Amino acid sequence: MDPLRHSPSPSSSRASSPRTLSCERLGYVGIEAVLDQLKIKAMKMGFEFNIMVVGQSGLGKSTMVNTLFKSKIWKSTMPGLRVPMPQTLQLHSVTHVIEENGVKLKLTVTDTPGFGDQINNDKCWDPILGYINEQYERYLQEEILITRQRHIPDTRVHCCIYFVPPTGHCLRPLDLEFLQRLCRAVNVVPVIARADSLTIEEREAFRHRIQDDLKTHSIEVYPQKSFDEDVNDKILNSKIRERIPFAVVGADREHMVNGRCVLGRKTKWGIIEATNGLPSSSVGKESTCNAGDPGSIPGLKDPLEKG
Ligand SMILES: Nc1nc2c(ncn2[C@@H]2O[C@H](COP(=O)(O)OP(=O)(O)O)[C@@H](O)[C@H]2O)c(=O)[nH]1
Ligand SMILES: [Mg+2]
Repeated sequence: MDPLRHSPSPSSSRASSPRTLSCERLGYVGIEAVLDQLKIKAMKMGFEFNIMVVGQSGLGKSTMVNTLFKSKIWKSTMPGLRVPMPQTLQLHSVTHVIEENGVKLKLTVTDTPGFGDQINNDKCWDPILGYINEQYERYLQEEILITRQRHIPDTRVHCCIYFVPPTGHCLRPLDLEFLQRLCRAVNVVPVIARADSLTIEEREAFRHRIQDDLKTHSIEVYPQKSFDEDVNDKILNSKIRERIPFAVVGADREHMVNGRCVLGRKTKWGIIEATNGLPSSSVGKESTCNAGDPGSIPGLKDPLEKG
C-alpha cells in the first residue's frame, strides 16, 4: 500500500504520520531537492549530442573525429592507398554511446565526404542543409503529436564543425557562400584543418584574416551573441571568439615519447601531439581532444628521429 495515499490523521503525531515516514524513506523533499531529482533523471536518461563535420576530402575530418573520441569512429583514408573519390555527396552517421562517471552520452557523428570536391560546386551545400532542416522537421513533427513519445529521439545537428583548408590566405568564396547559409541553420564551429602545415605566425595571421572575413560577411559562428546571457557568459564567449577558428591537428596513431604513449603525428622533426590532456571518455577506449584547445598546437616534442 502506498503510504502517500493516506492522509495523516489529525490526532497522529508528526513523527509517526505516514507522510513523514514516506518522506524519510524518500529522503528530503523540498525545493532544493529538485536539483538532485533532475540530476538523477538526467543521468538515467543520458544526453544526446549530434555533431556534423563538413569540409573537402583529405582535410582530416575522419581523423579529427577519431582524435576527439580516440576511437575508430571513421576509417580515415590511408596515405598512398587509392580509394576512389566519392562522385556524389553522401552523408552518413555513426552513433556511439559514451559513458563517463555514470553519465551517458549518445554521440552521433555525421560525415559529409566529398563536400566541395567537384569542379562545379554550385549548390553543393544543398544536401547538407537539407539534412539539417529535415532533422528539425522530424523532431517538430514528433513534438506536435497529441500522443507523443515520452522521449523524442533527437537527431538534430547540435554542432557543425567546418574544416577550413590551411591555405594561409583567407576564406574562399565557397567557404563564405556555404558558411553564410550554414550559420543560419546550425551552430557552426570553424576550424583550421591540418594546422601543423602552417607556422605559428602564418596560423595567427590566417586566423585574423578569417575573423575579418566572418565579420565582413556577417557570418555569426558559435558562440553567437544570443548566448551572452550574463556577464560571465560574455567574458567566456569573448575569449572563445578571439580563438575562433581553432587550429586543429588530428592523429589516430599513438607514439612513445619519454615512456609516455601520446596520440600524435610523427614527422621527421619530432612528434606533434594531437591531444591536450582533456578528460577522457570511453568509446571502447579512452579519449582526449584538441579541438577545444585555444588555437595552439602542442608543438614538436622530443624528437624520436633526427636527420
Ligand atoms: N598533416 C596532417 N595530416 C592530417 C591531419 N589530419 C589528418 N591528416 C591526414 O590526412 C589524410 C586524410 O585524412 P582523413 O581524416 O581521411 O580526411 P577526410 O577525407 O577529411 O576525412 C590522412 O592521411 C590523414 O592521416 C592533420 O591534422 N595534419
Ligand atoms: Mg573522411
